[in-house]
Amino acid sequence: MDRRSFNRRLLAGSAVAATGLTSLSPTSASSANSATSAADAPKTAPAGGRIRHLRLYAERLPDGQMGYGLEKGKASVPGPLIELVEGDTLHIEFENAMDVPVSLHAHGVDYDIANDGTKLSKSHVEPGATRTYTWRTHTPGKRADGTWRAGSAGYWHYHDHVVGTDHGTGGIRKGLYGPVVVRRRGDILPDKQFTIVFNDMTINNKPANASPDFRATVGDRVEIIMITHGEYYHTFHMHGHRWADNRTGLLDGPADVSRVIDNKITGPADSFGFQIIAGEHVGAGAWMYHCHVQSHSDMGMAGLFLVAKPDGTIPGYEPHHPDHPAAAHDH
Ligand SMILES: [Cu+2]
Repeated sequence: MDRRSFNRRLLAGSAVAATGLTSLSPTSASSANSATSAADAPKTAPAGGRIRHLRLYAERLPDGQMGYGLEKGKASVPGPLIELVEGDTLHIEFENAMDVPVSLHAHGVDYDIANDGTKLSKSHVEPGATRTYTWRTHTPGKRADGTWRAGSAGYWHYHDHVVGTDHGTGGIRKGLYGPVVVRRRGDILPDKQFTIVFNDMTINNKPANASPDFRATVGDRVEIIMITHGEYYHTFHMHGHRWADNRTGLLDGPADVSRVIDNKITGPADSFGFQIIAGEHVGAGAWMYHCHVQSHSDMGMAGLFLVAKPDGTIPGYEPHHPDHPAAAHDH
């Protein structure tokens, strides 16, 4: 889903979101590269510090899975992307539309114990009930003792911690998880965002023969948010594209010594993200992404990053991938 459609969805779900994600749209342009004209410079995140509100639901899906959604009847797996800028506070009015207790537990952001989203802290939600979870974020800085305090910025995630067991094992298995991105002021904003979750032996809880494909056009600045859940370790690999193994997945400049990679080991509850320019140096194509544990990719942990030319065509690609059952029926 691209940023615009995501913002539309979020706005539809929350009256106060107008003070939220829309203002995440770019205000300042990077001037780091003097060879880049202001018009060409990528958009960057504004300063944080806003108080934002969101409604979120947990519900059963028709196929037996469970999901989080911004509107009733519209839950998805993964759940909706929640974006913040360091300094923002988010109040999430969370309704349990299921027949079993559920919760919302986040990684990476600040919350007090009453917002932990566990049974242990009695911060779960009974069937039919609603509660507000509050997440806060902070900028980096110096502590009084002179040591450095990390900011909240990063690629994080949220998930249930209650369904099935006190660790949410059943809820996570059925799809109760989603991405969180916390940006730092000045971080470069993407054109398109995709969330890829390795959950047990699935990608985004899809059947093995129907892993999700993602579409972009050559030159798009694409952000991948990669999360792992479940029982196994995996390696996330993308064909034709590389990223920096650091907070943003981008290099700061020629002096940035971050390792550049195209394959990363990832285990349960890990998350990372990065931005790539679709087709940069390699062109349009049906670029595979997959788990590189051989038996895992053999068992279907593979999908396509479909990078189209500006005219919409994808060289060599015939849309017979099982992710598109309508096309499959044509054969
Ligand atoms: Cu794997």
